[in-house]
Amino acid sequence: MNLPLNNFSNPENNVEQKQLKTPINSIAFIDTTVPDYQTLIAAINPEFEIVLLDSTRDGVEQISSILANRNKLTSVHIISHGRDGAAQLGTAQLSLNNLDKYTNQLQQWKSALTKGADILLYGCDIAAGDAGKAFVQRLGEITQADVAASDDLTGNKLLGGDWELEVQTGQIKAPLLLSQKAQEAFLALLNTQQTKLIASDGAGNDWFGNSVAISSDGNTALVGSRLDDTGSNSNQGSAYIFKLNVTAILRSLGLD
Ligand SMILES: [Ca+2]
Ligand SMILES: [Ca+2]
Repeated sequence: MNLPLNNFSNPENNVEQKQLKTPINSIAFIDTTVPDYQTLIAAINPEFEIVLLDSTRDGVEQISSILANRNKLTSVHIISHGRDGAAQLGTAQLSLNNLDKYTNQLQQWKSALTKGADILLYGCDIAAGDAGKAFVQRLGEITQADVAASDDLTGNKLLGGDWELEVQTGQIKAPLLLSQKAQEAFLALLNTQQTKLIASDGAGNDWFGNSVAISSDGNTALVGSRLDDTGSNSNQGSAYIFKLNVTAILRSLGLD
């Protein structure tokens, strides 16, 4: 006898129901200047709410206004660029130097969080050095949350990064943002410098890089060299096209 397929026996068909029943306790803010952030969104654990940060506005304000309408969150994940002791959130660079300016807003995050909630900062080097550790400590004091951040490159291990947040205050019990497979799929680093472009035939006073344009997918760059010489034409000017070449990056690291 052939039994009809029972939809409820298939977990795939039950996803929507489960999402409706399970309250969302974790939220991920992604700064849209992060390269290939669409891949990241697709890879994030489905139990997270995802909010994109507009790169043309103050990111601390954006996070604050979203959190003003949330409660009982157990973890807040912030994926952005970073550098020693600072996180780039939209147009705001949150650092030890300006935490005081944002204290009022940051203190209000508390109302969205449960006791012992975690704030996780994924940007490269945010927790690096004394400034980074002091920044993590102070952010924890202001928000009354446990804070974790990375003291090195965050991103694909083939590019020299990892997804560990080495510096932590309190107990971090947040769910994993990305599965192991997703960590490997995201081929970028959350640092500010990906690579340095140099003209192969550059010369003094060429003004290479005087003008730059990037394609909307971030994979192609057009770099102007305003006073480049061509043959006997002094200062004729030229433009170079660079394509992102992941294979070449891996080869340069001896990993292809
Ligand atoms: Ca905690
Ligand atoms: Ca790390």
